[in-house]
Amino acid sequence: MKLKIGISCYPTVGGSGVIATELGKLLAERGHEVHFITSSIPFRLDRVYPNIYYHEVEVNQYSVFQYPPYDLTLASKMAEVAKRQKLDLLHVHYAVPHAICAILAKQMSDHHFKIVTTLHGTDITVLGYDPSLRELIRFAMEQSDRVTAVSNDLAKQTHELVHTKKPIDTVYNFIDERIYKKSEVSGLRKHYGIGEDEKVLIHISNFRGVKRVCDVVKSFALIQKEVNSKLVLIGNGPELTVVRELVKEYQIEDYVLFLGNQKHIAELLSMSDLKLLLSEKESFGLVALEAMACGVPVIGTNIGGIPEVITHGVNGYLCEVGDIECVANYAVKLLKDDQLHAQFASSAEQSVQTTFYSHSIVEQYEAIYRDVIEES
Ligand code: GMT
Repeated sequence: MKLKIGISCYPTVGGSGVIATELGKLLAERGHEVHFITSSIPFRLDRVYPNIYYHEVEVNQYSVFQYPPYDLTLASKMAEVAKRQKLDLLHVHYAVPHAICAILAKQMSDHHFKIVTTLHGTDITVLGYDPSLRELIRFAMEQSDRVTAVSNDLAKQTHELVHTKKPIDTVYNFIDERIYKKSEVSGLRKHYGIGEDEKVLIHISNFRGVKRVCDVVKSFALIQKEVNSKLVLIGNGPELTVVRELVKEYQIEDYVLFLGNQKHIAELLSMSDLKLLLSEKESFGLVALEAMACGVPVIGTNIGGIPEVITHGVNGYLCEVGDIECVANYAVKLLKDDQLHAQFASSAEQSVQTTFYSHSIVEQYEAIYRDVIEES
């Protein structure tokens, strides 16, 4: 059954925007008609795709109001597109505000459609602690026809925090295996001045406090003493200045490359030997999966959804938040043993092709769509 699916997400926000867009692209490839209803073109929608349509939510700034009415404009656009395009369902990413907008759109519209809401983490683990929003999140979930979360841990945390009995299905994140795969990049290593005998550690994030990039630098300072290596830092955000200061303080400037935001992550991962993801909050850790797809084992923190992505001692290692000695010990162990590294790299790639295989994840979403549509 080919469906007409509306998708709303924050088009510029990290993982949730990436997942929403990649899902839309795969659904379109499978013959569904996909309508993105967003405030700007999602950054991964970088060319014309058959079966994909884009409806811009134009948020006007009115001088009388302090805040532009994004949520209301989005709700109104959702109602208009749902009716005009005869959408079967709206798949919204984030309970607040996107599910709330979809609920309002449904009430406004005389065209009937279903609402599927995916929780990504920040909407629950940050907003869920705000009592004024908790009730709204519960309402958003309970009024959605189906709610999914990107990890079992996020589903559990949501139940605990929001006190709802609404069932939440876990549907894991995925990557596009055609893009995220190991490629030959010896030229790139040379370009960045990385010697053939040097190991490369990589960290990619939006440099928010929760990502604990300082722990990445502190761990690397310990690793560098034992292994001839470089640290590649990708991304930009509030902690960047502090991180630069720390690199100076540890006198490791010659070994740390700050590359800012980058588009061709798969190539940078392909020149790396180990990825560090040392966040204190992470509902899934899509960047870990991206690394694993490129044959890069990951050392991650034992929090949130990370243990569902990294299997300790198989495709990476887990350490407690802030335990930089643990991170350094495992990193040195892995980087000094080529055979062990090769084994971990291959297990990492295998996990991506099995548990997180994109087609099976999209099929899980399709099954949910079919179920909600069949329910009266
Ligand atoms: O991690 C971020 O700061 C961005 C955030 C987002 O909402 O895009 O990422 C969340 O959703 C991703 C996709 O499902 C997950 O892989 C990230 O783990 C999650 N981030 C947090 O929970 C902090």
